[in-house]
Amino acid sequence: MLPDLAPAELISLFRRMLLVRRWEERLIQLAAEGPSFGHYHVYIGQETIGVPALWALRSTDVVFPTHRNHGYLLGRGADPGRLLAEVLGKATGLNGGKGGTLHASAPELGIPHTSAIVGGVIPIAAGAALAARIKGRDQVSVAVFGDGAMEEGAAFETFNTAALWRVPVIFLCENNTRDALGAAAGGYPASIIAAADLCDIARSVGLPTAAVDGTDAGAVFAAMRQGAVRARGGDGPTFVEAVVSRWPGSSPLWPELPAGRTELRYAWAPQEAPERLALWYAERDGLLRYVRELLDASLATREELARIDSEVRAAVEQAVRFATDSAYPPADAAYDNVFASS
Ligand SMILES: Cc1ncc(C[n+]2csc(CCOP(=O)(O)OP(=O)(O)O)c2C)c(N)n1
Ligand SMILES: [Mg+2]
Repeated sequence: MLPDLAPAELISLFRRMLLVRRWEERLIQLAAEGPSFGHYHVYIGQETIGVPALWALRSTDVVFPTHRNHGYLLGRGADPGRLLAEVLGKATGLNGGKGGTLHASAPELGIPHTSAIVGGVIPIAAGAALAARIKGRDQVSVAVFGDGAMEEGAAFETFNTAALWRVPVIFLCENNTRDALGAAAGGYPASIIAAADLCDIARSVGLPTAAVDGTDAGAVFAAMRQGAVRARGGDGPTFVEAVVSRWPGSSPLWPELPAGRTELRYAWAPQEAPERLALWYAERDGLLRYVRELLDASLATREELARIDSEVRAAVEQAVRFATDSAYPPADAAYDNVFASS
């Protein structure tokens, strides 16, 4: 279903999700062309989790994403050129090229820190929420993490303490194992997690939980909004599990475009999708599901969506020019911003 938002907002949400898709498709091409900027992960296939989740928050709320952070940074309005420059290690990057893809952040946009340490952001987000409450700030904090983080001790310890102290935090678990590991292993990565239902882990310490289809932007938006209302009302944390299938291009060690870039027409002409990804585009891609929902609700025409796509692709090309034309930081900047000064 579509999120409970005004029509213009629903279109803005689409534009933002499409920007994530187009920006990352281009990133994969850049990585293949070189020069190498090191290992990286993409958010393709999870746009209908992160972008609607951010839409359900206030701009003063803070979010702590994982190694798949591009979708959150772009979703919160980071400049596509400066994010790309950051990933490429350029001086014009969001963090002067020192965060790179895995640790890019935008504190001014409420993303103070992102981390590739699995589960690492969970206690940090809860700590930020506790600090905000102590300081009397009306601020909700969101920890974003994958299903893999659910076996980390820090996850359980944080759920427990946050529940005990009614900390204003939302735990957003992006479970991308539906199909792949999931179906064969009983629904979850059973090789590392004994719980048959990830929500059970949160329920064991009394957290309210919501398990939603992560391709359903409206369901994600509603669950996050409810979690934010609860947190702001002093009722403590919520655990939201958004379930999706891993995008086939994310399965190899290095992301790849298994069948070229996404074409919006696959949403209404599924027979034109490449065979290898036909099922994924037809049933598992939240972005194309959103396209179908917009069309079904007569909120946009195919032509209007195609025009937005052209605009987004032009913006991405501009970002590519900005980032590739930018210089690397000078050698003598190596120690700048590395150590905190009091
Ligand atoms: C503490 C820690 N252990 C192991 C790793 C290596 N590692 C990187 S990504 C990953 C899997 C993460 O799975 P999940 O949290 O479900 O995220 P996904 O990549 O599926 O989005 C692992 C084990 C790490 N980065 N940090
Ligand atoms: Mg995962």
